Amino acid sequence: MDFHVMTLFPEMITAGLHTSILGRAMDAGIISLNAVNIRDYSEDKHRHVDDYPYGGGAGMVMSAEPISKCYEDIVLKRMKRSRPRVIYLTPQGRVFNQEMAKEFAQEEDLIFLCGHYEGVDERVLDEIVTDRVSIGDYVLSGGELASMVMIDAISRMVPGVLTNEESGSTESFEGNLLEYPQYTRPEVWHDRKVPEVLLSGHHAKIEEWRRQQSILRTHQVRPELLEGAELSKKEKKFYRELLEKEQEMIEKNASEEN
Ligand code: 6GU
Repeated sequence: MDFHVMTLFPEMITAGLHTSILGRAMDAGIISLNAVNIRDYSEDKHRHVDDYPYGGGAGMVMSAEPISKCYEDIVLKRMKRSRPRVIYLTPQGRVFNQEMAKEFAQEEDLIFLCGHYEGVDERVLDEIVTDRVSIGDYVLSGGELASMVMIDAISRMVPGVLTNEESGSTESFEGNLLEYPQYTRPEVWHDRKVPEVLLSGHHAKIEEWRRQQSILRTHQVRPELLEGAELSKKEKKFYRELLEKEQEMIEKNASEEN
């Protein structure tokens, strides 16, 4: 997979993504990262890439022409017939999730367009962008961090990027359950003991406990995810009893207040 990023801050992208799992995948040639400076395509003598908004208002708008030139150069240098998908990072886009990461990971190339200032001239977006994507309901200063988040999540779904050992954790999120807690040595730290079951060596019991912990955590912080989770008969019973215990607590507290 070849990632191309159109940005005003290419060092930010390259510096941030060459470590850990992605760095290893790049060294192995499984993925590549090409951060391109939009400013290099400005035809202005002062290298301007933005201008005042028509209709007035605060801030500046990124001009269409440097972005268009930058895009054409990436497509030309790629030397393939097809046009790759172009992702524009914007809070006005579809909210990114694991399923979208898997879908984008099927592409041979992806181009990201990072905006800044108050936005980008809509005409160049209409002309080149295939997908408008947000990474959540908050506002960032630019698309760079959002593109880095997406590149990390997408890369993990590219075959060969994760080792067999590493690929487990994504699968568990795809099962609509959050991860169970992990522990390592020492057995006691700040008077806190590692849960007994994990020291038992009883693999079936450990697996059962971990699944229950996942259900518990998901229920506590992301209950809506549990709707889509596949639970065994035993796990459904565990979840039902959890809900019943909670209900009892609510009723007990209510009667104490009266
Ligand atoms: Cl994709 N871009 C920007 N600038 N802000 C965001 C975002 C993207 N997603 C959430 N906030």
